[in-house]
Amino acid sequence: MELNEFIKGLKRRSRGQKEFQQAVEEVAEDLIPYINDHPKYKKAKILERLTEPDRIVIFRVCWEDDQNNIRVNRGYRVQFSNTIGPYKGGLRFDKSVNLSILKFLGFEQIFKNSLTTLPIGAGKGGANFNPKGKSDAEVMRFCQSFMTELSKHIGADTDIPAGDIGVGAREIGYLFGQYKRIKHKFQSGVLTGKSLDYGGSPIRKEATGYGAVYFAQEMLKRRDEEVEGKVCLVSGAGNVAQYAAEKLIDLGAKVVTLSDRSGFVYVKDGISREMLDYIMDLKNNQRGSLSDLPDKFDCEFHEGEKPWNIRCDMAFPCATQNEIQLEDAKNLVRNSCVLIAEGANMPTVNEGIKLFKEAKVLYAPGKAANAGGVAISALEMTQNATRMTWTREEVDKHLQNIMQKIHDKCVEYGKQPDNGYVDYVKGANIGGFVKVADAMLDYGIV
Ligand code: NDP
Ligand code: 2IT
Repeated sequence: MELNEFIKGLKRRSRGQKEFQQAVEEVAEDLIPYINDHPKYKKAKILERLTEPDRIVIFRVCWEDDQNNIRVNRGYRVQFSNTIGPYKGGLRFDKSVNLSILKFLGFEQIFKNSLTTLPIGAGKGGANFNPKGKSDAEVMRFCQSFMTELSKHIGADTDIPAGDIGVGAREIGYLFGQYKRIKHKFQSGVLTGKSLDYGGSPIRKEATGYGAVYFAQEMLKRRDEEVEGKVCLVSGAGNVAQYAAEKLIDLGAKVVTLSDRSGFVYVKDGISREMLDYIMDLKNNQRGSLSDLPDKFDCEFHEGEKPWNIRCDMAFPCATQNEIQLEDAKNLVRNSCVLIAEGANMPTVNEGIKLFKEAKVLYAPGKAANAGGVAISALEMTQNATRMTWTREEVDKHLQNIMQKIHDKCVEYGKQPDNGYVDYVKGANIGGFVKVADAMLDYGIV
């Protein structure tokens, strides 16, 4: 199989879906040589089958705003692959949501979920609903209308959504409340990321950010280095960024930036615990903007900019896709950044990834480094199925263990024989692929 020929076909089949094409191209560059060396996958057309979702549901979401205007949005659920478990993946509410973005996220989820070692398939969904500036009542009415349709397509053994951009504890609460009402059943395993009061797991809200830092620790360990004392850039100020920053600060690193849509905040001596607590309240409860911070704390605010031009040892992009463009990647390498662990999904453009690899930077793609979130979602499902709740310590131990196993799987498939450099992208792509592909072979032509 030729890479060029495959990509040409893919582009024909997914015209205009540039994020989806980008995600597949990154994977195909590693998988096609591997598949060519393993003819059983080639003959069974595994890659062609894996790049076509099982099904996509698209639906109208009609709701009424506080001024009694009728509003119409578009809802989606991309059920990508249930080869190794029920469809599993988050919901994104953002004005940019479209089919290309949800297909790229669902596709990445196949490899990520396989890497967790847990029995979860891959899906993603959401809506082009913009929660910014909406009242709680509007968000509730939107969530209720969205779930009224989505409830027909999900279930604890079918498809289990969770959060993503714009979907946090508040939205999961409204969605679960509506599901429970419609189904006349308390089926806690139908959604994850729930509050601890009604079936959520300890550490789920921390898991993606903590997990990315645990992954970075594993990468550093191979060089006999540690997190303590490292200067870190974190982008984003939402769920993933907040808990990546928290874990980094706890481990003695200096987190000098966080960002949001308004720009980035720079604290030369490192963000303090007190400032992080303030930011968590600002973002999670007041739903405010980082641009307000200089009024309260001694810090710089760079309006409309991204943090990638600040000198650092490590970078944790935790905002959104393609936030590291080629120019940003060049700045990071020039500014002596030695490690990048992606909390976000596909935050680096493919040319940037190539540059990191050429510069022999330790680079962990999102599908490996941010897998802690969905892994603890799977453990939330386990707890729900057994009607038990584990302790924070137990779940945190599982998380550390899982991140270490994902890291080791990346090393197994990504270590370059000549110089020992680990290509974590290749490791994650092949390491995530094999289990899913072998199960597909067992199932025959389906
Ligand atoms: P949140 O909505 O909690 O936070 C997202 C943050 O990124 C916000 O601070 C937001 O700014 C910022 N952001 C979003 N879009 C843009 C943009 N276009 N330009 C600049 N800043 C932007 O989402 P999460 O923290 O949950 O998700 C962040 C990333 O992590 C996403 O890529 C997601 O797919 C990925 N991820 C999330 C997981 C999870 O468990 N939640 C698991 C694995 C990956 P503002 O505050 O101004 O809105
Ligand atoms: O991208 C992701 O892995 C998530 N948004 C979390 C998905 C989940 O089901 O917990």
